[in-house]
Amino acid sequence: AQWHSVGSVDSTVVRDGNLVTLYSEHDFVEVSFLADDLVHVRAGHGSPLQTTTSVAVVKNAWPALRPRIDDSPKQLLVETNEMGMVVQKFPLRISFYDRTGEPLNADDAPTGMAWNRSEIRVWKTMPADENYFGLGEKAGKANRKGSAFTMWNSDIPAYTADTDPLYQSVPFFYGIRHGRAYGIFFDNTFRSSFDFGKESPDRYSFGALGGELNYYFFYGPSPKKVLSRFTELVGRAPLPPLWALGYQQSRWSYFPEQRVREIARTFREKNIPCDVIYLDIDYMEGYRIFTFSQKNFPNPKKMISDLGADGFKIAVIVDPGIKADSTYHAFRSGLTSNAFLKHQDGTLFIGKVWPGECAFPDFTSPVARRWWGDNFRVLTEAGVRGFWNDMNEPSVFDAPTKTVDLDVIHDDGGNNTTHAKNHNTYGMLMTQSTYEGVRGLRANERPFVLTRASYAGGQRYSAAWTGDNVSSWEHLQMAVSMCLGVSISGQPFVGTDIGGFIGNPSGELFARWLQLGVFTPLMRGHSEIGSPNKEPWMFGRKFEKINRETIELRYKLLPYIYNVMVQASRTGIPAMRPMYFQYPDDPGSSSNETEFMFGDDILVAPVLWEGDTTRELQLPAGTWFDFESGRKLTAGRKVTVNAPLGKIPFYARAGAIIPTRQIVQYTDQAPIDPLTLTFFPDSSSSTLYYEDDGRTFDYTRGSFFERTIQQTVSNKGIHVRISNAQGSYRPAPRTLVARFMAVPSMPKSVVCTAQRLTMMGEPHLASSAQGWSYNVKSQIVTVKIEGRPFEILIDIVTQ
Ligand code: MIG
Repeated sequence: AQWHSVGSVDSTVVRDGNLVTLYSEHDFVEVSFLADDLVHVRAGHGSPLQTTTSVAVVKNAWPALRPRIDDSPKQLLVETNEMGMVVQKFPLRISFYDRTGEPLNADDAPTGMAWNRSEIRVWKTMPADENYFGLGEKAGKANRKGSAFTMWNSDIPAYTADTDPLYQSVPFFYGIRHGRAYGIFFDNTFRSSFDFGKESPDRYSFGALGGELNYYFFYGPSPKKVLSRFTELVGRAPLPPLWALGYQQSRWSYFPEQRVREIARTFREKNIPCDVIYLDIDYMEGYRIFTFSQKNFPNPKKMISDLGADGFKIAVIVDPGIKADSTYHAFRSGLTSNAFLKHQDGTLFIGKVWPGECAFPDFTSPVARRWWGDNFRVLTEAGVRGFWNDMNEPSVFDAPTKTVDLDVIHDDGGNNTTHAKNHNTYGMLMTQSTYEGVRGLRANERPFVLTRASYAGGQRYSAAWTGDNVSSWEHLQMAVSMCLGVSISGQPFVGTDIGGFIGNPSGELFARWLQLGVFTPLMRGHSEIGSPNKEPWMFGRKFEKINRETIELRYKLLPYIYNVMVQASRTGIPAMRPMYFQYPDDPGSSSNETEFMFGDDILVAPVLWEGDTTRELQLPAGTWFDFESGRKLTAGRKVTVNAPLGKIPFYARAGAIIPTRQIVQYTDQAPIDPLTLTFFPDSSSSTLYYEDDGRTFDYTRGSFFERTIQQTVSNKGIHVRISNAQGSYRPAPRTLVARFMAVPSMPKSVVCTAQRLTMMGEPHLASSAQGWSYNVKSQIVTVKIEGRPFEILIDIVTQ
């Protein structure tokens, strides 16, 4: 292997006061600022071509920016209000600075950017005190320092902490040093690799087997700012349908129809809430996608509508492989539509998967995507609501590469490129085709798509789960870091197979895993064919009760969880956040891999070890409260709490205002009533409360309900202002319960006023508190108000 560093700069061309191209004898490097904190770097051989369309990037037009450019013989300096970049010319090396001139990141002096035939790579200096996070779905330690990783979507059942690569490729990572973060997104879809000091202790590198050295540099300093900008570039997750945040039950496979009905009935008989039941591959006729088995599901429409009357939504699996069977409608129409992947000689690529020999759709072709999407009519007309995309790495049995041959041709926007280039985006493009197809067929309904394989930006189309895990305590621990890694890489809607896909969990392991599931946005139990059944009631009476209460807690918290997902869809900041992500300045947070934040307000410390009935917490600075009792945790960075089997250790931060609802058996069983707001004291804090119909896109046209809730606490008492509602959606009239935790003494008075703004904008007194109470023992004040969409003021006078 012979690496050639990019040559020294011969000439520089500046266009539009921002896009700078530097030429060496054989290479070019192009740099431009898209925003004050975002630089795009492209490098290649020859002359710069039009950038080929990126599957990930959705924002291509950025507001014009005029950075200060100083082009001198030795170096190019470009500066914005937030950062600077120096391109040293002899030899060409790039480095980034913050506005005070502190170095952020630099090409490694001896090599920098380099080529080796079609391979490309950049080496960067690695400060001893810098740590690395991100890269999406990786099984090992959250801090990627000291390890190397590959991006190549792979189907690896029963993976371990050392397995790499896995199902998804998100070539985006953070460098964090002294709490200050930058991000790098290497938008290259070929097999790529990242080495954070494994090769050498003082430099790190990333590169790929082909394509351009095309990356984006994001400057924080906060990790949140980096992620928010990254998701502005590659897109954010749309709002999920509310029911997809309920409990979901899957197994390989529930069939025939009677068995599906029995599972549904058991949930209702046992009063264990559940919204979704999955049909795995056995619902089909000989594994032919877009069919139902005549024997096992003779009347799917009837079954789905009966179950629908009881609150269940049905999700079905779809694999990409289309059985090569000339009597099968999807194979025939796929041929007619020229939808399948072909070898260079024009013959079909055929690979074996569940149905036997299969053709594979070319999801890079818009025609194939439309063909695929239209095929969902069979499923949507039967009433199917969820679409589970599996095997889309794509996984191929018996093939030496376990996937499509690397020289198979993809349309790729008419460029006819190889599978080597399109492998890592195959799964994501399948989810795009699925999402768009289903959205077209069920016009105003939010689609729910779940995928195993994806690429950067995949959150635009689907939720993701972490594939074929194992029923072990180690896998429960991995579930935390994997979901966090996926979350900070842009995908907020993530979860694991609760209980483990492969194997036989103890009641204790299942119960602890389900508890973690309350705080993973996707809460889905799933298990392998042949493994023991793992429904929440399968572990004996004691655990059935614990598991019911766990799922009930999920339903109670749904208004909060929904609001956290709203925040994710608006800002890109995910539900699950590592401690270093939320509290970058907190010492020790970067090595805390077992606690996380769920939204702004809740710290989760799941029990992840067999036999443990206590939990040691490592708390960031500030005051923390037990969520249920409102008791203040004793101050100190390390606290040990009781965590018996039924207890999920999770805590509210000071100032948290957390909306909850009454327990229901499924999300749309009854409207929220009462809506409870629980206030944890802090001198001042505020939150947004959002609600909509939970199902359609009407919210994009103003049909939502949104209030700002502010709380101030002083030695005189507590003052709350709930703003007049924004948006045109109105929940049915209901009771609002405001609970104030940790109120040390009986209030002297509680006054509540609700003001209706008239058409003229003049306030009128419209109602007053229906009543309030104080519980001396628990120190909780409860105020009940008949909720109305106008401004509400609550004054609790304690002195
Ligand atoms: O070759 O559809 O990860 O969740 O149950 C196995 C059967 C195919 C792999 C998925 C798993 C699913 C299973 N699938």
